[in-house]
Amino acid sequence: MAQTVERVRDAVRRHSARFERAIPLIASENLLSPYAKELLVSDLHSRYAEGLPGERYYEGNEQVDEVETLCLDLAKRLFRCSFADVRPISGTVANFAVLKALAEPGDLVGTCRLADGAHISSASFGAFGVRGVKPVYYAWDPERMTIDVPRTKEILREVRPKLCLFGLSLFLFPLPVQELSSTLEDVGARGWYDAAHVLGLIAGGEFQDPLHEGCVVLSASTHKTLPGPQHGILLGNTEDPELTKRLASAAFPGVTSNHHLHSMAALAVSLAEHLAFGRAYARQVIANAKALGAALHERSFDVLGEKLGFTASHALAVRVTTEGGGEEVARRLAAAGIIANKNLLPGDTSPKRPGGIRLGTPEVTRVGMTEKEMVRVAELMDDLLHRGKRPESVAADAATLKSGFTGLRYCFAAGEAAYRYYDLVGHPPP
Ligand code: DSN
Repeated sequence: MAQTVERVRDAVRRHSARFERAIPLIASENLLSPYAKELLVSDLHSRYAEGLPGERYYEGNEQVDEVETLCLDLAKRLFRCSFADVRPISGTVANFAVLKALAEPGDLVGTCRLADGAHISSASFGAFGVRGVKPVYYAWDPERMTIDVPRTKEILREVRPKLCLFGLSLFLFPLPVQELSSTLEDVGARGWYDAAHVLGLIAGGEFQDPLHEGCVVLSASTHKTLPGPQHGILLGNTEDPELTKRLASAAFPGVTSNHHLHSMAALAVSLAEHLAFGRAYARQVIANAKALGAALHERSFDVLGEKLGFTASHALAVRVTTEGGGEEVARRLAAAGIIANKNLLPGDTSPKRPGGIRLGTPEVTRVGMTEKEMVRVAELMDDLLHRGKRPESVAADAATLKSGFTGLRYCFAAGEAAYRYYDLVGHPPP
């Protein structure tokens, strides 16, 4: 078994080395800061602390209480809101908590379609299905890659859902929360925003601000444009104590028993770092995404959202049907050291044949790349997909580009190695 342990460690070392050489463009991924990473392997990993600070079911939680109180205060400060709960252990778990608190089985809940970019939480095989709520789909404007407001108002007035979810996994442009808020009020629906992808942009003040535009609750994961640990969060801006009570009790004991204390501590550090560096980071993430979109468009890639500057976020959607389709293109890119994912795009008819790829700039920005490097990334993609350059050769070019960008930025202890494998044990198993 000692050999197996060594094999697992070796695979993770090779994984780290691979990403160090690669251009990671997965829109939902990011890198943890050194201080946040340190806390993930702290003793908190071994402990239990059900409940809230000061109201625990276990002893030994004084320092956990201190950390969680700080984490809650930081979250409320960063998002200028009155309610936070940092117990959901992931974004999907946070979504389950909202559905548990604000909907009953059989209720109608507004959302976008998967092909228009919605997260699987809204699918019948995801959280919506598990909670037994029925989706009401908004109308979509494929040119502007956002919800079609006039047609959606008609749908909402006719169907009168109880809850309306605004959130996407292919999140290019802000959603019209403010524009639809009076309709939501008229039909008696509550607004809910899934900010997983754009949390760090919202916190940096560079995207919309849904809790001040009409949504009563925001759910999110905390490791995409907010470069925190894999974790979840609930935020609210309501003075309604009944609502916050329902959300808190949905978080615990509804969808978690123990929350993950080590990642909650890492989240506290990430929130503090975002208060210090988040605005500059969010600006550069968006500037890089726009630059990559423009550079790809100049090289004949079919980048969606052309009339609106391709994106207002960290993400881009590229239709690659002429290059071989989403699946083949994502595979070829990975072989050339450029990591992205296939993605369904509006108009795709089969979920098994996505017509596009999704690209994101959170990670390349985190290691210090700027607009200049985005042009080089577009050149590498052009070399591979339009000019017939061999994948090994493009991978070598990608590694050369990346070699200047392997230290973390926008955090304390900036410059620390971003992809290092931390060998904590000091001696190999016998
Ligand atoms: N599936 C993730 C994404 O890549 O967008 C979100 O959970």
